[in-house]
Amino acid sequence: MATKQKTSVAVPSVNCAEMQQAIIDRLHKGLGTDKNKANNKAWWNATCQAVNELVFEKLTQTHQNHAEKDTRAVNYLSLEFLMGRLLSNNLQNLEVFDVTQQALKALGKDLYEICDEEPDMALGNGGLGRLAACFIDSLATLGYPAIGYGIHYEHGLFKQEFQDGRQIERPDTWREYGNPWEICRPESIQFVPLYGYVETVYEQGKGSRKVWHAGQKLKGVPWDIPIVGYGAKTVNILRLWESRSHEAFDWDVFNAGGYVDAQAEKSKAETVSKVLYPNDSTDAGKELRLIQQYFFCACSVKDILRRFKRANKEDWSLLPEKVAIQLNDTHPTIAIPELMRILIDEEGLEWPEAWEICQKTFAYTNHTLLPEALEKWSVALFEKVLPRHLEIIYEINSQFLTKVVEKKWPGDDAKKSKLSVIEESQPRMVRMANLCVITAYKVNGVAAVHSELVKTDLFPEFHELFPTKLVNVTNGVTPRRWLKACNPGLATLLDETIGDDWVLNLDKLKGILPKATDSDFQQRFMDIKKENKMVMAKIIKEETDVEVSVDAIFDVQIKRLHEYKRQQLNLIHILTLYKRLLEDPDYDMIPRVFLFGAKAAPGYHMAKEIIFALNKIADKVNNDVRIKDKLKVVFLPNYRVSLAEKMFPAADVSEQISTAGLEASGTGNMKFSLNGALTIGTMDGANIEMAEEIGAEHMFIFGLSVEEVKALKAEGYNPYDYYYNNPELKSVLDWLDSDFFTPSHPGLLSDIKRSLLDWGDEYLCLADYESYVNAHQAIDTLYRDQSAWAEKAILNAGAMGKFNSDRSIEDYATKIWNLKKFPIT
Ligand code: CRA
Repeated sequence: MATKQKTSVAVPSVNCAEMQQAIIDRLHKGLGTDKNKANNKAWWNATCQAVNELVFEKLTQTHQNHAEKDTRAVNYLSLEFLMGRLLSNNLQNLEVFDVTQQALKALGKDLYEICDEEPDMALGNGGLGRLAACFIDSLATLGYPAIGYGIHYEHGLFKQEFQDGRQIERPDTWREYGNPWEICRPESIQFVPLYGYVETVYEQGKGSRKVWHAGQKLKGVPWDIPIVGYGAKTVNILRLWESRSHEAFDWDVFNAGGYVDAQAEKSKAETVSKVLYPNDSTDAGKELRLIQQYFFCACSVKDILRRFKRANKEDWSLLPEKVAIQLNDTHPTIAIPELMRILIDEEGLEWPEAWEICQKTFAYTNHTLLPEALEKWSVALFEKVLPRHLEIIYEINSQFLTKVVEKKWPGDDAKKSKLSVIEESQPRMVRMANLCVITAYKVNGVAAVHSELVKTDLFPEFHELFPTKLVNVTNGVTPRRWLKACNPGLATLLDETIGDDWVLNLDKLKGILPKATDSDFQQRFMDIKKENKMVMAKIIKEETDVEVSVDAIFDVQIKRLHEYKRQQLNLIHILTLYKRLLEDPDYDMIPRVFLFGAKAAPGYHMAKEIIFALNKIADKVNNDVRIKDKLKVVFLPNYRVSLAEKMFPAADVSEQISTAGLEASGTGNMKFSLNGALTIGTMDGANIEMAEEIGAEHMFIFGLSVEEVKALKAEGYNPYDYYYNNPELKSVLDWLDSDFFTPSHPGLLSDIKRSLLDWGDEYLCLADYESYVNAHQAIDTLYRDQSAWAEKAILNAGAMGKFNSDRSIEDYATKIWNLKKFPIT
């Protein structure tokens, strides 16, 4: 297909007839079928292949452009990339969505149905993985040279089903029938050593050097996914490593009759990239997970160095000029000792030079303050799997403690033991975050409040040692996926009102603020919301058989299930409303639909109990004729990116109700507001900056602040004080002990009550309950005045310019990466 110059941007442009022909060609020549035989899956595949013709051309041009200019690039190392679907996104970013829709229509096919055939690429757990996906979209859109490095998991995040209300996990098989977006690159295969021992070899006149004799080797096979920037000025890649056995198959063993044994080595090696660990913010603590981390870091670092050597002929001092490596949380920390190992053991550099290079190359993003999420590995495990890396870590640590800590705090052993990379516990542990902070030239938190807490609470001594190292880069989301593609109605209204360049410059959204009080604009805004709610209502009916009215308030909480995110607080508020309705069937309230989507880590008991309770409450509420449809509760199974794309545009109310100080940023909060939902939220994470932009009076802020949480915990928090002082709260919690929601099985929901009372209510739900209920009352009141509601919804969407991942990436590029743009001209 032809590439035409359109406006100032080198957008590959095709007309409808060309697109039709390309799709038919791909059906014939790519898939060996034709339009009469093809099912929707084949149509999807053929459409993706037709799109790839445009993408690959731009990919090659980008690659040549970067290679010719030998550009500095950022390498974004992340164990998670929660990409979702790519077809509709790529069509949008290539600006060929409409033409493809027409082409398929002429062929008797509906583009939206075809898009629905695509399995989600669910190679991530939640916010951290989705952030990585937004960031690589922005990097390509802005024309920055960048590569995302990750793992080519065979199984992404598990599929969630409910059986009698309980979460059941099923394997995700996103690539079962192939993936048209990825390209295998056997020419860039890497080999990864593991286990074994370290030998010190003495050479006359040269001193000693270390040789790691590995006990096992893995093969890393790279798969490249093109990342199309909006306007297609740049197509970067996401390179995902698949593990294979070094030897494909033991032919001799097989011939000798060992049919199963011959496969053993192969399948053992393949387990390394088999599954994504389904924990969010908790350490998996498994040998396999450590090997996974090392496998992916080793492949990525070698790949980075291979490219560097090709262009720079081993002048290692240039490495920090050409290469920035961003560590997305501590998961890729082993890249640090791996780079040291290669520079010293393989390239023959001396320690000081290698260390200086490392310190100028790595930067680290911290995503959480939760202590259980700060990764630690046992020294013994390290010694077994990565003996040479442990030696290097010991050396880094010893130099840091003697040269840096001792100098600042002479003789202070307490400081040393706190800052040491090695925790002298039983068993001894390697603290990955400390290694990151010691090495990285910049460490960033992900929202202003979080970055402050990183300085004051998490790493105060490090902050004292390195006063300019800790910085903030507030998260953002890509407006291409999270507005233009997922909410075409609102996108069109924006195009018509403020022009279509908001997609690349989200600050332009401010242009709708003067329209907030314009009744025609309000009406159009609310009509679009209603249409989106109708789409959602249909999905709810199909998925759960529950009927909901689009005149009700759609109140949505979608995010991982975690006690700190407080879905249980939402739950007790729902029970409060239900109880009021049962006690007074005429209780005056605007009908509410409470919508949930959330996966719980498979081993997280309380999170699973909360899902079960919400499902049981939903069963009861949705079938209770006494409450006259004023309340509905729907827990949609298998929350994922593609479902989120339907839920954000349909929400009236966004639940962002974490205990203050615990949600580092949140990104769902931004997606909701961008799509015109009003937030009920605590002063936590990016909610605080949202309130600055929107005006707190246009949100429903409630609950304790970070300081108040600290003070309450310090004085000794007793949830029973709240329980006995609030009869409504008491009656709702006592309800959980009955068999009302689980007939003839009393007590099945009691753990929730226990966690909120006997087990101390760590996340202060009861302390925030009353102000949460009041904030909900204010929502009810405001919704009665549709014009006032619409005004606030518009003010929310119009104020979201800052929370754009393009802005986040520009912040990284200037504050951390020192990166220049090189779009194709
Ligand atoms: N769970 C934070 O908790 C944040 C994202 C992305 C998280 C969120 O508040 O928005 O990261 N942290 O920065 C995390 O994964 C390991 O820590 C998250 O997604």
